[in-house]
Amino acid sequence: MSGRILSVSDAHLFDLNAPDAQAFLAFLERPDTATAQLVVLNGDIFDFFVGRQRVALRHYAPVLERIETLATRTQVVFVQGNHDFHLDRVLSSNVAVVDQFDTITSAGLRVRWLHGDYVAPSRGYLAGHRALRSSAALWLTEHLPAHLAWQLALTMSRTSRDQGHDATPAQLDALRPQAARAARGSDLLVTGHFHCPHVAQLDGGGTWVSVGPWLNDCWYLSIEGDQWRVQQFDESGVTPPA
Ligand SMILES: [Mn+2]
Repeated sequence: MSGRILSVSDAHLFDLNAPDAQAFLAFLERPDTATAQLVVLNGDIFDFFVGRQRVALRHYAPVLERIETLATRTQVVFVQGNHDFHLDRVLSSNVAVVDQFDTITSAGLRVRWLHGDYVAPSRGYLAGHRALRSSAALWLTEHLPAHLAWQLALTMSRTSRDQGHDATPAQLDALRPQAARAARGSDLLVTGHFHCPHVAQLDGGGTWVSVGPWLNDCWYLSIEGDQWRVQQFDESGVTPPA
């Protein structure tokens, strides 16, 4: 086992035959991933997956199988996103399902993962978030007739892909004070959510790395000791950033 930590977010898996989805399945299966010390799936891995919905369970079965297989070989943590939550009801106890994850690398680097939607949420967003995560909403999503649940999934998926609200580096720089609060006590704050690969130094000494999305671009983060870098995956190996 290497001391390497790998982290991926925002695959927004929907069509599992899409090239980026196929690459994600390959990423979960490759020996380099299985021999990592820790794999963090940092939210929005699935484009729409809330609780034990029958249609989603069936649709995403190949992904769930590979995550579970990986979790028998190394530590896998799923940090929930705003498109996939209540996944403790879906994944086995081999996968830690959390909203925030902290670890310290072999070199003493304190790393914190957040999906990112909580870094600078509006009050309306928080209210919506609470409502979506409520037990009533969970009951509804799990008990909707299958075709309605899938229709909802399709609509949400289309909306999230069409709105194109990817952040810009300038917008992320403007969020540095909030990120510094979120990062407090850690050396490296890792988020997804913004769909914008970007690194920012934070007041207080930490570094914020916004990892780009796996969706379309196959971005991922690799950490070893006190070294880390954001890379793009291709199935023949690793393409370092230009
Ligand atoms: Mn998100």
